[in-house]
Amino acid sequence: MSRVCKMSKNVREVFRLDELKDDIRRNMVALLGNDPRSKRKFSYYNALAYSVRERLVDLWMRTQSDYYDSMAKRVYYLSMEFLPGRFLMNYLTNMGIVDECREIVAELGFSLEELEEEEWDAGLGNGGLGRLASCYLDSMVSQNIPGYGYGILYDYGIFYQSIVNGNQEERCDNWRRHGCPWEITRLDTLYEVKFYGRSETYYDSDGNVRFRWVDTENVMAMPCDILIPGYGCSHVSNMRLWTAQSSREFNLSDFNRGDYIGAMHGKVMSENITKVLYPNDQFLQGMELRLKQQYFLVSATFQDILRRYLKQHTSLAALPEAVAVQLNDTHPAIAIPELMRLLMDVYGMGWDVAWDICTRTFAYTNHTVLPEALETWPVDLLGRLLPRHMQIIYEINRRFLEGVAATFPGDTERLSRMSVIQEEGGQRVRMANLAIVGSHTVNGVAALHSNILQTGLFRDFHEYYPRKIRNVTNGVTPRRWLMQCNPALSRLITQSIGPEWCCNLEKLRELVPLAEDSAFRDAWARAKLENKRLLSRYVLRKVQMGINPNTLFDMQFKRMHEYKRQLLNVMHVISLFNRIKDNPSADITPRTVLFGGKAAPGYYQAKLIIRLINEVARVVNADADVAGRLRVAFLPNYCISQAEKVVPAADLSEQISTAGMEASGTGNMKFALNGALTIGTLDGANVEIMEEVGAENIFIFGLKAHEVAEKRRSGYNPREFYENDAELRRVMDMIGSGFFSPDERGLFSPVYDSLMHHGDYYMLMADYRPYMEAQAAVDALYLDQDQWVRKSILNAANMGKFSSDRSVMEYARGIWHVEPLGK
Ligand code: CJB
Repeated sequence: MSRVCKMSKNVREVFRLDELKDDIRRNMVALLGNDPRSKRKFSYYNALAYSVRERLVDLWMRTQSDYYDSMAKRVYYLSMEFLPGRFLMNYLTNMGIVDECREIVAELGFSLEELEEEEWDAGLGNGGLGRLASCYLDSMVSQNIPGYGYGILYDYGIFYQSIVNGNQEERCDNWRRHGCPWEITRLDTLYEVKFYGRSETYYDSDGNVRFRWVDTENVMAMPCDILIPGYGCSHVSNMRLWTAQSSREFNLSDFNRGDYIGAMHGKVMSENITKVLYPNDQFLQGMELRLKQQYFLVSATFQDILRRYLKQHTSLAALPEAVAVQLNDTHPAIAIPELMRLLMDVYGMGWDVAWDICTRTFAYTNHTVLPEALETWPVDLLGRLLPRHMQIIYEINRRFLEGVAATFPGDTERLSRMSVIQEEGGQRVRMANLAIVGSHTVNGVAALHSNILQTGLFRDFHEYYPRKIRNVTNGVTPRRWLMQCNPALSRLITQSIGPEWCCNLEKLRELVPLAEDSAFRDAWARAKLENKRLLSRYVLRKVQMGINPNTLFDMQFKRMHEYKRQLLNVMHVISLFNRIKDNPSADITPRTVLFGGKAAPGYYQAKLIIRLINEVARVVNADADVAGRLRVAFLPNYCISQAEKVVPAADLSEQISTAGMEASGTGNMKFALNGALTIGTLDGANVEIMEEVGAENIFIFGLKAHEVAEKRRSGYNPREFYENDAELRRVMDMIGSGFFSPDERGLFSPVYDSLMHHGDYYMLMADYRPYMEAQAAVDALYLDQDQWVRKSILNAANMGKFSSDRSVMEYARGIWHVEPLGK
């Protein structure tokens, strides 16, 4: 039985499945220049990819004419990061042809899975923020919302992580080394992007003062489209990724002077703009090249947006009725002064009209409250790179502060807090303030997070604009994150409640009564075990370690960050180790604890925690007393395709950030959707997950966000926990004294010191005991498999809210003011 809702007949005709095999062979020869008899997997993967892609181009063109003919309002999702992962299975899933394709590929002598493994992930993002953007593209097009993603085609995506002697090492991710069959490069479309130069004043023919940006250095932006098929393919959209090309006249004077190498140097430097993704998650590095990347994305995108708009309109006055622009964090916020510049300097509008258009066009999503992630750019740097924008930002700020001063007379402190320009420590532009002022709506990504924005980080703005800051809780696409990654469970769900769940995730509620059906529970447990077996094979391949699928699979996969508290998880592991060593015959629930996640290359403490995990794993896994009860592994290079293997196999999902610090989390949703039980703090979307699944079906522990804030205010003493808890003391002393690093006793002192001597900012010591107790409850429940499976079903069954289809519709109705196009 097919696992997907079947699409309409005419779409199936478009796919010409009867011709697919011949097309694969044809593409092997015509496009790839390979002999079909060669049986190279990589060639077959490519030939299949081209044959699949060509079936969508027609539908894509049809979709674009639909949008055009209906003069639909378009949504532009601007993001410095997208994290699509692999495309092949996603295309097949959304086209509804996985099973048919598997048969065809088998006739050619391959399994679909082995061809899938030939594809390199498109890792054009760091983590949650980029993956969210990709989930939203899938949901937009699946629901016929006319939307496009705009981003950057980095030559090198997020680095490839290897673990060498327990340490993270980074290798460059040359993901298109062997080409990328999904790209459609538009060699004939080029936009000029300007940098540097100066802003010049002149008088127009009516005697008005005008500005123009002159003496610039120019770089060309070339688009590359990747098609995004909606589920069922009634619509196909695209993300448009920009790549930098030197302008043809670049350094022409150098060439003319005979300075060939000098001229070539300039050319190469300008093409560097899109070379590499900055690998920092939630940390601003403040490099000029990064700001260049941001403006490069924005400038090229707006030329494209206005070109498309002006094909159907004669005046820009109606732009906000035809265009909604969503800023994915502040990374593309330079779009606000850019649109002002275009409207005023290029299209001749006055300030007030331009500002009104601008503020009705933009909306901004905030994804974090971490201070080190909030973008500020030195005025000197921004003013040198983008002199006209700096002028406009000053004027935006002047007018804005005038308004604030009128509402709050005499409150100069408020003015300095709200100013777009930060004065202390050298002038800097606060991009979040700019984004709030220039947008009609600002949203946080989970209820708790949005509340923290309103009452904490953006409190002044909330008082000034009481309706601007709102919430849209994140979501994940059920196509990739259940249907595609978990065929065993999807099949069972479809057999039990029909196929509609994949486009209407609330339907999963129909599984609730089935949690009481023992035959269904058995089938559910079998699907989970099958996934755990598959993962075990993968772990064996990747790290040459056998793990037992009959143990509790306890997973923490996410970026390495102190606030996410992988260290707290390690402390639990060490405690379990000690308990087993103290009492080797004790009856304990056997666990396999798996970690995965990349640390920013310059994030010393996060890298040290990776090392600690690996050293603890070395000790634990080698110990005969522990064998069969506790096993620990760190899987290198966590990425989307790895997540697709890990998520379906999890029993327990670790979501243990310090309350108030994780904006939402989306891994939490993916795991629960696939039947994992969550152990977590009341942070981010965990709060809403608990509301949905019921407090009795989730393991919640630890300080709440307001308690963390209160402790920070009133003084927090981590030593108190150390002194009063012998088990914790023992764990800390083992880390601090070099138990896990006998050849280098002081190796983990910085980890010890951060908790014991540097204030334990993330409050692991306070949450240790409650976490241990919650873990004990996990152990106890796992021994009662019947109850565990019942709760596993209830978790998945109640995840309807966390479909990105729901999130996107909230944006569409409440922020973008667009309706789905009729099919
Ligand atoms: N997030 O991945 C990032 N990068 C950032 O720079 C800031 C935030 C994450 O965004 C996700 C999507 O909204 C959130 O679920 C997650 O909590 C947040 O850390």
